[in-house]
Amino acid sequence: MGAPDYDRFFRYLVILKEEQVIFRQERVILGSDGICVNRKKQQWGTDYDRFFRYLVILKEEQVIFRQERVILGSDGICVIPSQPIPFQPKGWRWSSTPCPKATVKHLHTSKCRWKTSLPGITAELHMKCIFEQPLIEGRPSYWLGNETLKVPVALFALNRRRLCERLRQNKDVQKNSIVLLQGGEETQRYCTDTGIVFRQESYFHWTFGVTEAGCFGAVDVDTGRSILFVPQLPESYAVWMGKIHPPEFFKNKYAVDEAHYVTEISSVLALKKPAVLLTLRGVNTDSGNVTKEASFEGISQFNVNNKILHPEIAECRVIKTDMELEVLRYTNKISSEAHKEVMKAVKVGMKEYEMESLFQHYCYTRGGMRHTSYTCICGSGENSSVLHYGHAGAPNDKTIEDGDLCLFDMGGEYYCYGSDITCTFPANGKFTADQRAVYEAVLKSSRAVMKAIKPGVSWPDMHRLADRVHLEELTRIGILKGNVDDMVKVHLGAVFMPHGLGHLLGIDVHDVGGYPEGVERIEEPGLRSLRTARRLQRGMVLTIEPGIYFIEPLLEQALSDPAQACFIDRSVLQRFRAFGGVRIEDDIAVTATGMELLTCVPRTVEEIEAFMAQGHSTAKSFGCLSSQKQ
Ligand SMILES: [Mn+2]
Repeated sequence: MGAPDYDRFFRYLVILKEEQVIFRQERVILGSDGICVNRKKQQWGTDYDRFFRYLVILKEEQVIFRQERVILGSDGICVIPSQPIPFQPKGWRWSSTPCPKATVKHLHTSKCRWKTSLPGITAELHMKCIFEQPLIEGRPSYWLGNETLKVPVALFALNRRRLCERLRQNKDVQKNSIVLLQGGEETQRYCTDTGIVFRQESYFHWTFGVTEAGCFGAVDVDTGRSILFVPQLPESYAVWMGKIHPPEFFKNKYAVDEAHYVTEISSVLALKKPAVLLTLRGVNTDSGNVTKEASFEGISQFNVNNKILHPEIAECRVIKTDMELEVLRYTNKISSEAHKEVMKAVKVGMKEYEMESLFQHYCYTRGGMRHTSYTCICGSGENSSVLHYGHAGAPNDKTIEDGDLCLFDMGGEYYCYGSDITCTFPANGKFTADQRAVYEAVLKSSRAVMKAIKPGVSWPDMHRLADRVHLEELTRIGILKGNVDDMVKVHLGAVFMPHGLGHLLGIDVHDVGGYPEGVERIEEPGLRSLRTARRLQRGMVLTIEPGIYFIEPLLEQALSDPAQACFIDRSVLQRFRAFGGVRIEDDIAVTATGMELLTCVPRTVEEIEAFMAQGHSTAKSFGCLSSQKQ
């Protein structure tokens, strides 16, 4: 265990402090050098329920910080300078004894005053770290009420700070450079005036967190000062669309340093006399599409560079901050719950789209997720082998039949942060022997990959690992025969898993930064579909989504290729030709020593069958099962 990561800890406090605004009336108080939970029972009043639900949230968060310094103790949250502390989820009890499991000195309350015993950290430094963070108290944040997540504006301030720090280290960036980004624009359905629900452009969202359309944003690289430009709306807007806010409103709402109208960009920027405007031009390595570079009337009077920014900001997006991780944990939590709702509700005879609808309803009504991260894939029976099923030509419209496997790949999006989860399960709640065999083969590869993940590991190697497990298991099932090493040489794995093992995830479901300069796509079957070939780093968030599918054209191709056909037992394969496919997709964050699993759904055959059996009768919530714990 290295030196304590105080920086991370203090950033964590900032997040909690935002939360605390709601809970101030209750019992959670941020002290000058820590967080305290007021122990005075008489003050708890009637709101025990809410309070304990809050503790549960904190407790979940604590999983990540277990290796570090934050632990929920018996009398509040205690801070441990180093060394992992044994965590006892079940043994946690409210008592007057301070944190019984703490073997080292810790912060605790004493007549509502904090004592600190963090080595090397003076009370003064604490104050500095906590209170000199910008955008803490009284600043607005994104929140849709109820149980939805409160996202601090500090998230975007930190993103901008990281971007500036990175750009300042780039020797091609001149002094007095200004980043200029153009936000997304409202669009209509074809030639009509029917609006399409607006969703912010991803780079702009990452930098400013602005939900409105038609904006621009600038960041001074040297000073970090941020400027937002908002559209000057016509008077009719007030009649048809609602209140028109002045720039000052947006300055406050998004905690930027200045706000002006879009029409003033040219004059405002001219006053800053920038040496260069850094605009965003680059290719998305998944779609091949080019970003829309900022452009405004009068830009020709400025020196513009559109090359530097794209790789730098994409690289920033690859590594998630703790605040971003919080949002991704939330999107995963809600989407996992929604998947479980679907598993509880599914019945033979229903339409696939009913499941899509239920998922979306849960995500929106409970999670405030107006958008999903991508089009829902709700394949049943043979459709479960159609990798991107659910599009307009195959719109989740089949009736779910007895004996079908359901492969449901769906993820909700909150404040532009996504999730991407696939559950595969039998429509009738009971796996057949063949379904179980293929399912467990995929689960085995998923878990093998999860075990191997840590910083430094190559993602293509993880893909190869999953492929190898699949080939071994397909041999065990009897579909394949022969030497697995020889199968690998002829790329037999890609016949059954033609897609990549997984991809980066963040504001975009296929998040940017998969192939920066120097990382080349591997032109081999299966591997060429990988959306990244990078080595893993702490703070990356990825999907792990191995699958085994029986896809007719690929099987035909393999059977007609002697180099591959010799490994295939045709008679056994015959049994699986209308089987469909299995995919198991989880979202993970790479940690210093391994990974954190963000997704929480039933995964083993036993868990799924038990959950579906109880699901139809009760609406009991589903806790994290042991198989999901790392
Ligand atoms: Mn995915």
